[in-house]
Amino acid sequence: MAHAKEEQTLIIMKPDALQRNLLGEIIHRFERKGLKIVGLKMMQLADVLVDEHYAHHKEKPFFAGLKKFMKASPVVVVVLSGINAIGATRLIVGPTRGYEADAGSIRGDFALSGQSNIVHASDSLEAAAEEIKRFFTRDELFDYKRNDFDFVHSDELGEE
Ligand code: FUP
Repeated sequence: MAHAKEEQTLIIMKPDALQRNLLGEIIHRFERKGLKIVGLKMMQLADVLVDEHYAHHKEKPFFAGLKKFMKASPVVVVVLSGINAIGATRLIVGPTRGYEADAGSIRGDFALSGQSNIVHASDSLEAAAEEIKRFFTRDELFDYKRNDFDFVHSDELGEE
């Protein structure tokens, strides 16, 4: 059974991550943090998925360029799970514009652009639930115990 504060979040490794051979590097960062991969697949985004996923930007002048970019090659989508996973993942990813992101974050280390910014990560519980449903079916998500869970989360488990 999931711990009270255990959350799931959606990551998209965007076409620039794939083209720049950064997939392993990015997955490695989330794994090292202690986050558990519960879903992972490659897909070519269709118009309808990009439109839905970036609906909040549909009227923006950069939307056409963003859509072209997101469809430029396959992407890799990942669902991560862990206590406080959504906020922790956003910190690892960094703010939207690569040139404003702190060194040490994925965007800070690998992006200079506001559009080609390597990864997407859900920004709230509501968004995460919606986005996971958008990209994954139930049978593509896996429930298992990561063997280091108690060491990764010892304080959250209330153990001395
Ligand atoms: P984030 O949550 O950090 O991915 O940021 P947003 O939801 O605001 O933006 C989503 C995506 O829109 C960005 F990853 C890239 C694109 N975007 C631009 O191309 N130009 C902008 O000025 C802002 C966002």
